[in-house]
Amino acid sequence: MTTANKITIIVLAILIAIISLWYGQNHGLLPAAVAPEAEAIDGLFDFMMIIATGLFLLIQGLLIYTAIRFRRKPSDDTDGPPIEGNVALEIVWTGIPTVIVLILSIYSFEVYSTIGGLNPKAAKDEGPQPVAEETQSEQGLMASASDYLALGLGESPANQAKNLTPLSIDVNAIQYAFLFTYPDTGVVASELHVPVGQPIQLNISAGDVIHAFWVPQLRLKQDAIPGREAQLSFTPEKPGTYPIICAELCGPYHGAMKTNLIIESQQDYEAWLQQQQVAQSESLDNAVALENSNSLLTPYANQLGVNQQLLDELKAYSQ
Ligand SMILES: [Cu+2]
Repeated sequence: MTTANKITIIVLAILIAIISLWYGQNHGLLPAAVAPEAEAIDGLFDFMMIIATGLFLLIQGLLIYTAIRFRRKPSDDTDGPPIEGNVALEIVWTGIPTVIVLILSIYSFEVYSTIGGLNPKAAKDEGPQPVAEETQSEQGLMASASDYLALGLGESPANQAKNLTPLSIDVNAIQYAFLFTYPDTGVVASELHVPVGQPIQLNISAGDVIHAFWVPQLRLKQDAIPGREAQLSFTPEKPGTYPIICAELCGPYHGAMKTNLIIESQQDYEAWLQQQQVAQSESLDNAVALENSNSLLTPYANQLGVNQQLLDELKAYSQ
């Protein structure tokens, strides 16, 4: 190999490296990432994109170069030289992919563990508890099996270390909607509201067929399977409204099974929650909440001229 050729190869290698590093981090293929978990996943995606871009340029470049450089000359009808086997080359092209796959495995396992993939809890067994001693070992086996079968993502080790209590929200997927229940308040909503910075734990279940809970901006997707509870944990970081999409063909109206994730300030979240509680309360007094100084709607009720006397009259009228 001449010095000129060596220099050309080195320059090309540097060029491919620069292009790969740049494109891998500027591909613009993904929507905004709105949680640290999403950023961790993007780090892995970008890393794979850098490697893929490098390989693409190398392989396509070689292909195009060889097709042009070694094409048949017009007056040449002879065959090419009979080249057979090259141990060094074969070791290189087996070794490089092996190393890449190993690095990617370790990196993706690391990301999976960072976002809580090793921590999902299996749904609690609410069936009758056997008491006989001889069934204990069997029970132990069943417990470990149900731990093993836990689906989704649990609390992230970082949040666990900070001792942050996640806000638990039940997600029930049915044909063709997601229902969100806030167990602390009993509020049931068709949209998922979460306060910014608060670790969230979703307990996902399905009421009829298999659905899938997907939020592209969280980079999270989890099947909702009848009879099995799955979890997803994340910490919303960027306020805004993002789509929640059913990602499993679940029937003729599957395409319409969409709603929103609303990440908002703690204040807005509390106001929303209170509004839902008022709207869902059955008593007229609570619904208008004239006395409750904490109520959000009190000023509006006053503005409309709604007072206790009017309420009493309405109540008497409706009885
Ligand atoms: Cu669905």
